[in-house]
Amino acid sequence: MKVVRALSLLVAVAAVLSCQADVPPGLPGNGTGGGGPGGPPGSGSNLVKVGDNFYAPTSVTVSVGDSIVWNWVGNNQHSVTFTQTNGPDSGIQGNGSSFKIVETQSGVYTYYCKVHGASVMSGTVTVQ
Ligand SMILES: [Cu+2]
Repeated sequence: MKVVRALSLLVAVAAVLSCQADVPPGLPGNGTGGGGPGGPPGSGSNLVKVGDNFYAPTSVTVSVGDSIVWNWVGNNQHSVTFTQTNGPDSGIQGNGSSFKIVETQSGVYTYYCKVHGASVMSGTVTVQ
């Protein structure tokens, strides 16, 4: 019966510990009360640079619902063209442009630059 006693003691200790954050009404707060801080917003947006002639980073991993934004930073024109049927296509754009998509389906997607070809400029988006 020693074991059972030890267990019930543990339960009692756990119960006391779990109540420590509670402050009875009328007493000053103990610093642990109150709602936790709102968590940081989801990673949300992922940035990819479109340079001459590269994407940086070349692969990104995001969650469903996340957005990805490509920013054109090079001097030459490029596109972000997905290889999947009816996939997103930024069209050919130049410095200062940006292109944003929101990922709605998990999968692995590849894209390339229509100007320079997949062997020169290609990237991957993994949606989890
Ligand atoms: Cu290009």
